[in-house]
Amino acid sequence: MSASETAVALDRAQSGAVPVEQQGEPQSLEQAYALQSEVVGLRLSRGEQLVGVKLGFTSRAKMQQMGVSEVIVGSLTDAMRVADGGELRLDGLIHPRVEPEVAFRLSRDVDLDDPTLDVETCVDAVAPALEVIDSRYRDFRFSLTDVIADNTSAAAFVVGPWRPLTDVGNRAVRLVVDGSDVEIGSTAAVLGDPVRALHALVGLARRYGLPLQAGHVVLSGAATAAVPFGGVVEARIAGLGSVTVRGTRG
Ligand code: OOG
Ligand code: MG
Repeated sequence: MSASETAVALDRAQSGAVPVEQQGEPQSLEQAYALQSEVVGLRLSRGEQLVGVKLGFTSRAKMQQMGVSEVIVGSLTDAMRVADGGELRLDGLIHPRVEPEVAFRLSRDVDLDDPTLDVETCVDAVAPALEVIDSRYRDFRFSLTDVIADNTSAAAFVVGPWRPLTDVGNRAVRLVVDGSDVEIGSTAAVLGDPVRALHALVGLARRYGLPLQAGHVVLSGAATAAVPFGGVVEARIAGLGSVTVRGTRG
């Protein structure tokens, strides 16, 4: 398959909620991100707007769960956004999972060409968030370059109430499904402090040409392993509050 054919196959897998086979051919990171840009480009050509970026594999829990150990980045569009307390239909998804994250908001465009850039000065707010991931690959299995091409499994995201940027380095995190704790952890699982995800983001955005613009959301990566998505799912982060989404059928 040519790169463009692979991009179309991944796009169809997403829109039709039918999985595809892993690519099986070794790729460079540059090729994988070029493919991701084609996949995201297909969504943008249908009128979707970029609203942010997401980091992946910033915690050991996620690296161990998926067998991938390199920080990756993908794009978020407006079509992926679900309001806090809102619903997300399961029948449009393949095998969705959900994970608790810390979200940051960019208050101004990030000048990636500025060598003295301090990305923290471009962030004004922080919030608890949930990410729904849905690998387009069969059995939710992939190599590092497969998952990069698949826009890092991004499917949907929900952001809770924003509050002015504050230290979020070591906060208790609970992932609650239908009233029961299913994962417990700490924001410290995310590179020691989720703020470090912002610095990792700058390196990746420079290398792979991702724009970081005022108003964009940055998901810093899951603090715990992901769990199957369904029912009423809530992430509670100490001092930041909570965010909720409900998975519905039919
Ligand atoms: C890839 C996305 C990883 C995270 O927060 O670590 C990710 C996957 O697990 O399918 O979003
Ligand atoms: Mg995630």
